[in-house]
Amino acid sequence: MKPIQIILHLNLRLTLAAVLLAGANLFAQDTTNVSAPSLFMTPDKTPPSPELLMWRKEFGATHEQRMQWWRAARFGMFIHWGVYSVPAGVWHGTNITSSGGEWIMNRGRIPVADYQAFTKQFNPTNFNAEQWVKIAKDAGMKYIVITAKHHDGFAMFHSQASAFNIYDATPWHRDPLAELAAACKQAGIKLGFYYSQAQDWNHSGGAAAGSKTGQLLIDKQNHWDAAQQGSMDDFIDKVDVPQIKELLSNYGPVAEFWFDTPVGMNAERAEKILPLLKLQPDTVVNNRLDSKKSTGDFQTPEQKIPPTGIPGKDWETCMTMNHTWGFRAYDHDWKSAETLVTNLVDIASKGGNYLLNVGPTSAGEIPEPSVERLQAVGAWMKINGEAIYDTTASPFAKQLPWGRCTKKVADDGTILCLHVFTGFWPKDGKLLVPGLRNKNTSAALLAGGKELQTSATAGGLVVAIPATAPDKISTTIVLKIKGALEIQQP
Ligand code: FHN
Repeated sequence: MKPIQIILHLNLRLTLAAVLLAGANLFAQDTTNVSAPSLFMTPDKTPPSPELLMWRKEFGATHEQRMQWWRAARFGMFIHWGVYSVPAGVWHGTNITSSGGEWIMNRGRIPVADYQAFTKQFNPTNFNAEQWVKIAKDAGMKYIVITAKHHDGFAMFHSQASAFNIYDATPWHRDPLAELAAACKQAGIKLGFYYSQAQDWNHSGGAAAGSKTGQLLIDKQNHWDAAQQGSMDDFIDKVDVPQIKELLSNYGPVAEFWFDTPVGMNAERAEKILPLLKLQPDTVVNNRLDSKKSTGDFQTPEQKIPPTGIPGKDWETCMTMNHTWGFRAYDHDWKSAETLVTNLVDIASKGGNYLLNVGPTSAGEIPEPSVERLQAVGAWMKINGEAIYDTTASPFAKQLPWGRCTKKVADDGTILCLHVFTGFWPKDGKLLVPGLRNKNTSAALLAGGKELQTSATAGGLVVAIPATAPDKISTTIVLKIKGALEIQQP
């Protein structure tokens, strides 16, 4: 840019920022108290970016209302499904183990034409949308988020914007997103879409991240094939914008929109996409659209549970069941059902959601080990779900020695759901709820409703519990408290 262009450009951006600032609902995204001088600043004291201002103006005011179902849901299914399920983690006889199976094109430096050839073998005739939705519903999940397009650029829906899509490029000629949308509607499950807006290794101009030293690259943008080179702005105009419009227009209600890896997403690019979200005024959006991860309704810790949650923010931990998001034929190291339940309880006790991933095969099947684990989680949720759904974070500042706590509001006080992990079940028959000073309480096992005696002690409330844990993984004790909570924090 020439100096005069830079000044004009800067002026335009400042004017835009000022216009947006004037109308912005500045309080909308922060749920913590905001003092006047910080209104113009983000928490790290830098002025808010134009895209953040646009987000606040367009979506800030409806954040609370849009997030209601999501906060009540607590548990969802992530589905990473794409043409990468054909190589299933193997390229030219070599297991590509760096990153998940969905990264095989990048990590294996597979040329665009070779990768596109996988579409000919992608014929998922065993796909059954109703079955997938049933697996999620039976597990106690309230929503599904599926990869509509991952970093490989392959659209898992019938897109008019690119022929590199499952309907046009495979022998299958079906649109699984349309089928899932119908099945979700039927089952009363919400559906959301993951969309890789920046990384796209197939369409020219798409970004690529994560160069590995020593591997063949042809430019500083981490491309390895000349077919990938081009203008990222054109790519956003010609691929992202029309495809996001399609996703938000053709599949009924879209409950959640999940952007990812904002490589190269400057303000202009993010601002081309943000207004499209208005096509679904009720959708909730994650925080990975813009390069600073500043826009969106919720934070997205990945493969980890924040030790103390993210106070004042909504958040959703996404996690794999083995070591890959997209199917990899040789990844058999699965988390146990006990770990999955414990994670769900832990997350709910910290006020977050759990988006648990499955990576279906190229035949259209959710791997059996995932199904088995989800069934076990579902059996637990059938009994204990009401201590997860519609709950908020534990009121105890310190982690409880025997498990976790979730909280619900009752007409005349509070319900504390005490989740006692089986490995920590007190052997002396006394469950101490540290620092709880309330006297007007009643306790019962959630499963079966057996009432339990409570007594006030110097250390807190003691609940008399059975000698052995009734549940194999985690037992819920429902503690009803009349009046305001009285907790003496350590
Ligand atoms: O690169 C992706 C990865 O393949 C996967 O989709 C996860 C899910 O959160 N997101 C990215 C890494 O942060």
